[in-house]
Amino acid sequence: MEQFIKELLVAVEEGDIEGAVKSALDAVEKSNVDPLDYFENCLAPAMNELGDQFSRMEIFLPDLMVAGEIADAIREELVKKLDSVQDSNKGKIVIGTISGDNHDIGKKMVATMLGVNGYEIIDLGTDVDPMDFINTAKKEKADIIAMSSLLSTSMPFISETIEYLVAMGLKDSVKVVVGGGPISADWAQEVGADGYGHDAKQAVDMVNALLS
Ligand code: B12
Repeated sequence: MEQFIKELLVAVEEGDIEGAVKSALDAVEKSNVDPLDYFENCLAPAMNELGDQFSRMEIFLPDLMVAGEIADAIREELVKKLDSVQDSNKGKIVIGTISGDNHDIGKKMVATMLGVNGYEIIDLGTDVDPMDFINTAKKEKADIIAMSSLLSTSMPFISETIEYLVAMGLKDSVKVVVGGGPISADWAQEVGADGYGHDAKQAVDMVNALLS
């Protein structure tokens, strides 16, 4: 996997979207890397490395934007290689990135994995207001609200959403699951979320367990 991480980082540095997608497809088609394995053990660590470089001011915002475009292009191609389960009626999930936060690479990966694992997904996108999550879940009779946060400044809006659900008497009718870089399992429990997932695979296992 080291080689693919290296190729991905070089492609980001050169802004080479095509090269990055080709490298990812080679990993899956020629080296038999499972697409999920590629997401979790190549794409995610490469993004973490870029985040660290950004913190050290070795790269800047435009570089992260290129990284975002590349990650999205790879996700779109690799999704086509994932096996879907036949049963596509396991439950309805309203997902989005919470208020003030535009990060969506990980959220889309989670949505994609839940989708191919048989859940109906309503993706509200990014910068989603707490009441939009709640109103959509109510209208669609969703089983789960799934919220993503990558910024410590956007996390409080997740707890706000849960507080609103409690105040509106809806907390027992919809489960809340959360994830994203700054969130921990302890924090999730503290604010009253029903589930936390560290990555897309854990997200699927956790949702399966919650709804079984
Ligand atoms: C790419 C990126 C961007 C891109 C985003 C493009 C996009 N379309 O998403 C752009 C350039 C837009 C960007 C902007 C900013 N960013 Co930025 N960004 C990143 C970077 C490098 C990668 C994020 C990523 O995609 N990771 C890969 C995916 C696969 O991982 P993931 O998102 O964590 O998701 C996985 C899990 O967390 C989990 N998961 C995620 N969501 C959910 C939801 C549920 C329900 C569950 C169960 C699980 C789950 O499963 C996913 C799959 O495994 C991170 C660094 C990092 N270490 O994360 C910084 C980072 C998140 N950004 C950061 C910052 C500061 C910013 C800016 C404020 C910079 C600025 N000065 O403007 C802006 C904020 C803009 C905004 N309002 O949102 C900081 C945040 C620090 C903090 N803790 O608050 C980080 C950590 C970089 C750093 N080290 O400083 N960024």
